[in-house]
Amino acid sequence: MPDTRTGIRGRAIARSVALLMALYLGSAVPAAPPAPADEAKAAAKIDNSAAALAPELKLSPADMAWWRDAKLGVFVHWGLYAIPAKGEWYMFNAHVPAAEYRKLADQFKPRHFDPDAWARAARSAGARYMVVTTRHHDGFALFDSPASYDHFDAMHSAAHTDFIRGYVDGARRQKLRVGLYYSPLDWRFPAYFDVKGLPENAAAFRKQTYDQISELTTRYGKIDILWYDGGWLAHKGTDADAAWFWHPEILNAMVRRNQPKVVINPRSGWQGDFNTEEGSAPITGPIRAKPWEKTFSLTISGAWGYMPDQRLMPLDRLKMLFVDAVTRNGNMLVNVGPDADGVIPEGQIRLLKAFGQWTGRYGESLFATRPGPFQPVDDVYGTTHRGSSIYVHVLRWPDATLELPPLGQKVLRATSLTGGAVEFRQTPAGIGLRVLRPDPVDTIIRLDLDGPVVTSTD
Ligand code: H79
Repeated sequence: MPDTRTGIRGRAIARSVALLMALYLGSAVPAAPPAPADEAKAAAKIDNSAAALAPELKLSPADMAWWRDAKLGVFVHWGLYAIPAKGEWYMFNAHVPAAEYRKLADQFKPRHFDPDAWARAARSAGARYMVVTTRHHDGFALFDSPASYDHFDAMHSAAHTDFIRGYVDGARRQKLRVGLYYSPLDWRFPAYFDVKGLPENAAAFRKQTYDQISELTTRYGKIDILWYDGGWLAHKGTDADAAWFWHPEILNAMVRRNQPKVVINPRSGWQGDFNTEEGSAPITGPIRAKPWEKTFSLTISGAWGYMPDQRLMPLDRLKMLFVDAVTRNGNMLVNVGPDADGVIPEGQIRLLKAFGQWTGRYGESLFATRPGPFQPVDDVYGTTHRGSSIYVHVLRWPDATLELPPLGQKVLRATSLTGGAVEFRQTPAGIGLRVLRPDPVDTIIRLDLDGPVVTSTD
């Protein structure tokens, strides 16, 4: 039988890995190594789309259309780590042995778990979907999981409640699409650190992932999104590098049998239906061919799980990231971390609501659009379109008149959604736009054409 604790050897490896991580981040070794910064994580996560295995598992463009229309989701990181309140990497960072860590389950009895309140918070932002952590790298399953190694699940916590059942039902009641996050890796297994040296433990480790993914995709009705994370091994490499161990094409073939239309991210090591970009670093570059999703936490502490430090990302920055994502064929998944009682901190609720006032007011330029027809110019502008309208989102005016490239279709009218009159001229050389009253964050100008917008990026 596999050892239930990480073990001395595992802890020694964990310590040297923490040291390597600190070196990798270019910093001195702190007393309690923090989780890597979002930017470092994003950089460490190489785009997996090169892993071309099993293209037949990909959804058709028609089956991806709802996800591309949806644009905005709310992510929820919640688990035992909300109790120590040092972030979801607490077990690993503080070198807590599995036998010690599991005692947190005896204290896990949230007093205010209200999935409808979570879903209403998501709706208030204008989100169309949610994704909730069913099981993070610590191995604790928030659901009823007979397949959990050593019964480390919500039914064996003080709460004796299947929180994922509650979440799925609550999200559906609030008319949100349902996403499940699942991490194949589990720090409790020594084989995670030495997969080739501990074949028996490795087999149990892999079996747990297959069995839990089976549980999640057969017992909760229709699942809209499956969001994997942590498919790598031994704290090295990428998710795709570990495909020889997880066989993600087999895992996801099972998923497709159970949930033919579920939208899958690439972090099982299989290329997935969309790409994931983690962290709140600026979004730059041209419109991306494969649908993708920017994800980050609303708090700036670096953690995704609950922490007392509730300093938040400024609202304007949130708006700009959303514009930068949508104008480049991306969605955005913003994370909240409920506390140990299940309550999303008040500041995060307020920020979602304030963001929702803006996404609601200007929704026609964002939701159910497609990017283009013009390539975005970093920090300056980007475009979306729908029907016969182009929406120009201007984040910064380099000059009083913004010069857009030429367009082979006729612009009939230019209207500012953010207020003030617009002057425009269209010549074979391009389109010039000028507004009397630019918005301090995002001036949105609608160009109405004489026919449906023609692009090659839809
Ligand atoms: O759940 C949140 C984070 O806890 C989780 N993803 C979001 C959604 C996350 N876990 N790990 N990471 C993000 C990135 C970790 C990267 C590193 Fe490594 C781990 C850097 C060094 C060790 C894996 C192994 C990537 C490079 C080497």
